[in-house]
Amino acid sequence: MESEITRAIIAEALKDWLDFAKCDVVIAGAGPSGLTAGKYLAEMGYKTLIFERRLSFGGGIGGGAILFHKIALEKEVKEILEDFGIKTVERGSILLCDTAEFMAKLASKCVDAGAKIIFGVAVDDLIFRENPLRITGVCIQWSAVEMSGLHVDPIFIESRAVVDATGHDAEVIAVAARKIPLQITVPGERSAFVEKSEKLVVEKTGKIVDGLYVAGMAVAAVNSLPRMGPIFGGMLLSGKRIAEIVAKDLSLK
Ligand code: 48F
Repeated sequence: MESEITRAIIAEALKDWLDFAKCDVVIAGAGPSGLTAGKYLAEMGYKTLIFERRLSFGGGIGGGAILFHKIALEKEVKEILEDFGIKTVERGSILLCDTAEFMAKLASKCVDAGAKIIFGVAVDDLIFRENPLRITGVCIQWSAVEMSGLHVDPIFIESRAVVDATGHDAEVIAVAARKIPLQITVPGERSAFVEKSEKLVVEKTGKIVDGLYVAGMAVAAVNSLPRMGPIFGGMLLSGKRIAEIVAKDLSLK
C-alpha cells in the first residue's frame, strides 16, 4: 500500500510536469491578479501554469485589512465578481465580500477553467533570447530549497508568455531588470493615493518586453505608482486586462 501511494503521487505529478514543461503562459504568483489572469487565459484555451512560492493561494487577500475578514472593491468590478460567483453587499460606493469566499472562489474558478496551480515553487529567473530581445520562459526552484540557501540548480519551463503577478516587489521583473538588457528599473511603489493608483495600476498593466508582462501590484512597483491598501478592484481589473493583452499577442504569433 505505501509504495502504491508513492508511485501514484509521483506518476501523476510527473505527468503534469512533463506536460507543462512547455506551455503558453506562466504566471508567477497566485494572488488576486494572478488568479484572475489565470482563469481568463485558461478559459480562452491557453495552457496556463501558475507557480506560487507559498503553500497556498491568495497572496495578500487572507490578511485583509488589518485582519478584518472583509474585502472591499469598486462597483465597476461587479461583472468580474459575478464571473467568479462571488457574493457581495453594497455600502455606499463600495462592494464588500467575505475574505474566505473571495480567496476560495478566485482560485476554484481559475482551476476549473483549466489553469494548473503549483505550490511551493518560486520563479527565480527568466530564459531570454536576443535579436529580437524576448523572454521565452522561466527558471524555477522549490521554495524550500530557496529558503535553505543550498546551491541547487533550477529547472526550466518554456512558455510563450510570462506574467509577473508577484505583488509589491515585482520579483520577476526585478530579476529581468538586473540580468537582461531591458533598460528598465523597478523603483517600487509610493505612498497611498487610492483613487489614482486603482486607475493607474489597470492602465499601466501590460507588456514589458516581448514575452514578459506585468499585472497587479507589480505594476505599481515597476511604474512607481502609489499604493492602494485594502481595496482589490484594481487587482481583478488588472488580471483580466493582462489576460486580454497576452491572448491578443499570442493569437498574433
Ligand atoms: O501580493 P499578491 O496578493 O499580489 P497581487 O495579485 O495583489 C496584491 C494585493 O493582494 C494587495 C494589494 C492590493 O489591494 O495591495 O497586496 O498583485 O500575491 C503575489 C503572490 O506571488 C507570490 C507570493 O507568495 C504571493 O502569493 N510570489 C511572490 N514572488 C514569487 C511568488 C516568485 N518569485 N515566484 C512565485 N510566487
